[in-house]
Amino acid sequence: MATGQIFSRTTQALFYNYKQLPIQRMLDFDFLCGRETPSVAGIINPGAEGFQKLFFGQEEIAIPVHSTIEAACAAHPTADVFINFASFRSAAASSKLALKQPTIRVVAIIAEGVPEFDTKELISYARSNNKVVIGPATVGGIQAGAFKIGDTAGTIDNIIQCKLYRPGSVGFVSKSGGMSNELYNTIARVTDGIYEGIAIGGDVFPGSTLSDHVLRFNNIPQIKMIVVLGELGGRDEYSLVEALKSGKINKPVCAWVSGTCARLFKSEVQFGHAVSLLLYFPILCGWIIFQISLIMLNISSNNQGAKSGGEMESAQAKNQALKDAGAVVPTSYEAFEASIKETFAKLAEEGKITQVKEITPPQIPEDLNSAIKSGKVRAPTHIISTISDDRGEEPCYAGVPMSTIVEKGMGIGDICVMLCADHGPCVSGAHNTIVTARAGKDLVSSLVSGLLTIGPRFGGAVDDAARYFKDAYDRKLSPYEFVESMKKKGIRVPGIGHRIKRGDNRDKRVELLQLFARTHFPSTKYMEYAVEVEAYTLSKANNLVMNVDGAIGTLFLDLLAGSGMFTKQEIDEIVAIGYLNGLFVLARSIGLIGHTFDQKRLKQPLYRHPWEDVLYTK
Ligand code: Q5B
Repeated sequence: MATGQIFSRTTQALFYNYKQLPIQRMLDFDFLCGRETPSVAGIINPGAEGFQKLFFGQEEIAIPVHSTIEAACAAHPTADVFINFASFRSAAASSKLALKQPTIRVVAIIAEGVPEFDTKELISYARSNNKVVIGPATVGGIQAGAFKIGDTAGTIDNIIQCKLYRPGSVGFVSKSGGMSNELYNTIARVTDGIYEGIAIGGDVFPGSTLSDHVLRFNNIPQIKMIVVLGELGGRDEYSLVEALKSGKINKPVCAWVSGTCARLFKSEVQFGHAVSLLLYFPILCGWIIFQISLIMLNISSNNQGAKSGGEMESAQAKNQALKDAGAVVPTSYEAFEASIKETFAKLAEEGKITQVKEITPPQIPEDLNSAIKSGKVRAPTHIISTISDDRGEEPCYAGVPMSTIVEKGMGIGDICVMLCADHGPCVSGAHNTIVTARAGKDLVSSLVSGLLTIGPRFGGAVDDAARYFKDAYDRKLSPYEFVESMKKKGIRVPGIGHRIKRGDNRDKRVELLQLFARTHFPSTKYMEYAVEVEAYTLSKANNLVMNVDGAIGTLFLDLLAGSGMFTKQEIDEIVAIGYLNGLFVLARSIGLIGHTFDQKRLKQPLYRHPWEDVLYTK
């Protein structure tokens, strides 16, 4: 690997899997550094295309979304860093594909638990093609004042405190991502700051090693000293020892290998990265059984390693070896800060440090929602509504909570109609009705304009939910098989997902319907299957809750099957014809009529969408 810089102020990345927060943090960092172009050129979201709106300072920008890696690379040929936020299940395949693209030079793999066999293959491909892999199991890295990968260095406050918005003179490489935040702080306190920091990740086989980066830092003229934070276990630090001994590194290196306390424990203790793997244990089991022979081989070689190499892999042995090779190694982690400080002061005395030009970074504008919450700003509203409110935990009609309707002991059909009659003025159908009513149109036009919005995404997914859940249940597909087969076909699971409801803020209507069915239905097998599917989809993303369409669809399957009044053929026919969307249409007509009259009663003027709510872009 060696050679020098891998990032600059113009570096742009492709971001794999849409993760709003880390992308926004990258863009906030760009703004802080005064970059002219955003560091994320495109997002790859398998199966999806379009744009994602994010902030670049005060402005909103639309970042293109591509459905494949190839399409993203073709659209952004100058974006040469690939930031892979795929899960450990798919990280290796997507990283391999990215490395094969001629435009991609650096791949950062965030996922933990990528199989070692796959990582080794990636390393070998990257090495023979002059490409750089950072990770797996990494937060990434940062070039101060230039480019940052994902969540590296944490919050904007921390980045400002560590002065990472402008370059200093220190190259830093660490195994641990968490500890690197700590060291960014330390280095900012006792030197002129970081030039570049990389967390290589805690896996046994990192895509690039501590010494790979130290050797690279040695070639970067702006870097005057190097700080290394190793960990007990593994032998990565010894390649650094060799590099120091052979004289390949001529800049001062301050190093510490953490884990010296391991000797205080009588039995073997797992630290840091090793522990987090335990969280994935149940999922890893399948893979482990599948690769049992490989693991047996590893176990036997590890056992041999434990006899001859256990001591070598201790923090004490590695610290001693680094010291003997010429690194500045303190006596404890507490003394690390002082040794970095002394090393930097010596360089300054020798006139080797060019004074950093201090700048005041711009302030990142606060998000409207948090500013409103903290009472710092007030914003005018654009719609008045008096009939329903869907903001709280439980939707209300004219102040009456929905659960009181169910408590009145009605039948399931009535309950569905009551629960689905309205869900506030902000849902797409009600919004259209309100806009139409405010344009002065009559009741029927306003109602129809709202009804015409009902479809596969909004309210019209009841039949498809019944269809797909029935088919999957009848074919005995596990939730995993069902959801993944839908993903392969590029179809969103109907009845799953909501714009505002979340795993930790379920849709009360769904809960009420489920409670009713469990109390009154002879069987709830389809509904319980949908609950299992929801548990799986929630493990993928917090917005993938069962929605009211999914609850009604599966609940009616149970009703049809459990009542004994319908043959299997009749049930199939009901589902095929699409009776069940009719329930939502019937119910929501009530709410839409309500919104029409509400606007007319309130004498609301013609609606015009506010300019500041539109992203005008080319
Ligand atoms: N993702 C409802 O999407 C919504 C996924 C999924 C797998 C899914 C979406 C969806 C199926 C249709 C459905 C009925 C469009 C909804 C209703 C009545 C209402 C309305 C109200 C009322 C919401 C973010 C990520 C992406 C997607 C993935 C989303 N849904 N994956 N199966 N079903 N559902 N409709 O929030 O990896 O980032 O690409 O189409 O059941 O209409 O109250 O408002 O009473 O009026 O816009 O309740 O779920 O999310 O599009 O940003 O997706 O989740 O692929 O993954 P959102 P997106 P990734 S009830």
